[in-house]
Amino acid sequence: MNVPAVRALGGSVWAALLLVLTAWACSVEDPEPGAAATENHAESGHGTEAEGPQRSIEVRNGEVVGGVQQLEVSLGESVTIEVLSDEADEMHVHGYDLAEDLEAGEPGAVTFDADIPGEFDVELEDHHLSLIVLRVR
Ligand SMILES: [Cu+2]
Repeated sequence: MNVPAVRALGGSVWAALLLVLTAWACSVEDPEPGAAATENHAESGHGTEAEGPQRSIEVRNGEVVGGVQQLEVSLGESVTIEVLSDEADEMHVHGYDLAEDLEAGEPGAVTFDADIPGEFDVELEDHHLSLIVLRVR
């Protein structure tokens, strides 16, 4: 590849490749209907609101039911994370620095645009308990 424009875009090409590989790996390991369906939500042709990735977490006796979860989303997607805890606490999305108070036994949720790339912990703040490892790419 010696077209100057391609060389200038070298970094992006690799990033795109990585994305493709990641998407492939993701679809093999963890098929998630929401992830692929939101691919073209930038199009505003139809009136229905695109639903981004969602994840519900339950915490009981200081532990995440089913263990810490991995959530991979595409940059710019609208992500919803819902947490149900048997004790009052606070959900904290690191990196985005979003916090949501949780009442015992009542689900609380945050919805946000994943516009910061990287890997972030979603934590039950007072328990210092990791709920989700969120990867935005
Ligand atoms: Cu925190």
